[in-house]
This record gives sequence, structure tokens and C-alpha cells, in this order.
Amino acid sequence: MASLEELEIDTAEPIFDSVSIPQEIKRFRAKDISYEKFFRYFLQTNTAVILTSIANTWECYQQWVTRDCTEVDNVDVSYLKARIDNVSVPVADCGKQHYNAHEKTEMNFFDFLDYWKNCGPERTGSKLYLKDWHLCRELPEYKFYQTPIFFASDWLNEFLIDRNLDDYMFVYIGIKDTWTSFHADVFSSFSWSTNITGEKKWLLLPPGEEVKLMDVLGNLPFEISEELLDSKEVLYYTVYQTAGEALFVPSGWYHQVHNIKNSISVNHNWFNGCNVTKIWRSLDRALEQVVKEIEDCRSMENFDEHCQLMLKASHGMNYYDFTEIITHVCMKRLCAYVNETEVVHFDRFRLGKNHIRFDIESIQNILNLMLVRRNLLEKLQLFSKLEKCTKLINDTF
Ligand SMILES: O=C(O)CCC(=O)C(=O)O
Ligand SMILES: [Fe+2]
Repeated sequence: MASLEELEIDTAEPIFDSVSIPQEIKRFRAKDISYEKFFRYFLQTNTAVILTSIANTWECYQQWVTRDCTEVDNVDVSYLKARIDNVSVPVADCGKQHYNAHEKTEMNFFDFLDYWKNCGPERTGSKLYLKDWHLCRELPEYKFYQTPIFFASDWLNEFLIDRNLDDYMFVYIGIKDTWTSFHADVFSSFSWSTNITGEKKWLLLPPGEEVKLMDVLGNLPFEISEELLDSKEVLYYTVYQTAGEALFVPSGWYHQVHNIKNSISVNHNWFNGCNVTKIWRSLDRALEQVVKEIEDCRSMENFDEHCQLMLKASHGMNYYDFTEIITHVCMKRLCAYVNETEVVHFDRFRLGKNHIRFDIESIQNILNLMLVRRNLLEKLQLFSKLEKCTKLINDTF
């Protein structure tokens, strides 16, 4: 393993739930901003930002496209076919709506590349968007990018990779005019998205602004436009993201994304000590929703367990999953703190001592919030497990 870079912050002081509404979305050259600054000014304040020149050394940035300064489409289809097998890939049809997303199908990767190659600017017909593709999981040996240090404190993918479960690390490949409908990310997680080629136009709303777009039933629109946002006096940002730029999308920021040129991007969803309380609150709200929906079955046996099953289906995660993640991260950080062993992220970063303390303090805080739900946690047989973590933290400090 190559030598590890330290992921460290100046103090372990946690700041919870601060929000910031910036004048504009700022841009920094990745090499001009430290991890500490990014952590304090953007992760902790849940503020969107763009980092430029972040992908120059990535294999996909250098090899998937030819950069000969011309404006023509430059994706190296034969390179991609040589490097990646003709696997089945998830594809959305941007002309067809299915509930609040685009209709999804599967197709073979090479067929998708042929479709891409044959899509001239004048092409009409279906707009196919290869999205949410777990290419890292498909080809673990193929290191086509490196997670930037700014996004490396990631409890979600840390847990999933440690347990050999499904990750939240994706590749997106879309021709011009493909798009992703108006949404906030899964579990209210952070996301980062880095463009390898092309250009994306983002409409981004700080948390709470989406309420102005709700209909009487509380439903949000599938598609938004600047005209609509202006007419409802919604605060929003328009961001144009070009190749080599990463956008940090904070927790709970609704967004809509248009590929205004043929585009390829890499993105992760994640959470860490900076937004874990938001993840918990959104899980709690989602449970409330489930309970409301099946309130009339409350007297049935195993009602609470049943709600957890439904929560998993609607929200992608339930109390069992969240408890597993929190206790896993808790035990790893405590072991590292006590035994002075390393916590390594993405094979490249070693957590610094202050960062470990910060993580533990964030866990302590989230455990306190969770333990308030004692009755329910006891019914789900999660209470003692969480209480044990709290005890271990208190015994350590
Ligand atoms: O690039 C896209 O089409 C959507 C990306 C997105 O929604 C995200 O990164 O959160
Ligand atoms: Fe998103």
C-alpha cells in the first residue's frame, strides 16, 4: 500500500446543525483549499461549493476521453470497450416518467456505447442516461479515479465496504439533454459529483426552499425551471459544472441536473460526523410517515418491526441499518483511539487523532438523540446495543 495521507482537523470541537445560505456558490482550485478549511466552511455548515482541477490525475479523466481542444465529442469508445466488459448497466429513459423518477431499464454496456457514438447533435428519439452504475463494485481492481481528500471521511461507504455490501459510489454517462429530475439525495446524504467530460447545469435549493414548490398534498414537482422558481420567489443557485470540477451537494439541498453537453461523471453519496444528525432526523421523519400510512394496523402483532420493513423499502434504510452503521463506526474509532491503531479510508487516508475524537463526539451526540426513543428501540431490540456504545465512550473519556 502506498503511504497514507493524514485526514486531520485542527480541533475535535463539533459544531452541530449550522446552516449557511451563501451569496453565491464559491469555486476553489482543489490545491488552494485545505481539508481543514473545507471541513469547517463547507461540510460543517452544509454549504455547496465547487472544487476545480480535482480530477486531472484520474485515469478516467486522462484515458476515457481524448483532450485535443476541439469541441467535438471525444469519448474513447474503443478504450472503454477494451477496459470494461460488456456488462449489464442501469439506464434511465429521460423521455419517460415513472413515479417521481425516469423509467429505468438495463442494457449491455457496449450497446449503450454504440448508442452514445451514434447520437449526433440532431438526434431525436429517446434520451438514454446510464446512471447509478456501481462500476467500482463491478471492477474492484480498476482504479479509474481516487476519492478526493475532501470527501474521504465517509461512514456510509466505510461501513458498506468493510461489510462487503452494496456501496453508494456511481458513474453517470449521459448524452446532451439527458437530465435528473428534481430531488434531494437518498437519506438526506451529502453527495459529490465530479465531471470527467462535458458540462452539467445544476439548479440547487438550500434546505426549506423546496416547501414553496409543494402542492396542497405536499407533493413536489417532477421538473422545475428557473421561471417556476422565480415566480414562486424561491432562493436558488444556477451552477454550470465543467470537466474536472467537483460539486459538493450538502444534505437536504434539492437539485435538478441537466447535461447540457454529452457528459460523464463520478459521484458518491455519503455521511459523516458533520451531517449524521440530519440523517437521523430524516430517518425519523420517514418513519413517522410510514406509521401514519398504516396507523389503522397499530394493534397488529409486530407493528413496529413491520414499520421498519416498510421504512427500508421507502427510505432505503431503517433503524436496524442505521444502528449497525453507528455502532460499527463507534467501535472502530474507539479501538483506534485506545490502541493507537489506524483508521484508513479508501486505501489512501489515515484519520488523525483530532478527527477520531471528532467522530466519537459526533457519535456520542447521535446516540443521545437516538436513546430518547427508548421504548421503540427496546421493542426493536436495539436499545442495549446503543447503550453499550454510550457506556464505552463514557468509560474511555
Ligand atoms: O448528474 C446527475 O444527473 C445527477 C447527480 C446527482 O443528483 C447528485 O450527484 O446528487
Ligand atoms: Fe442528487
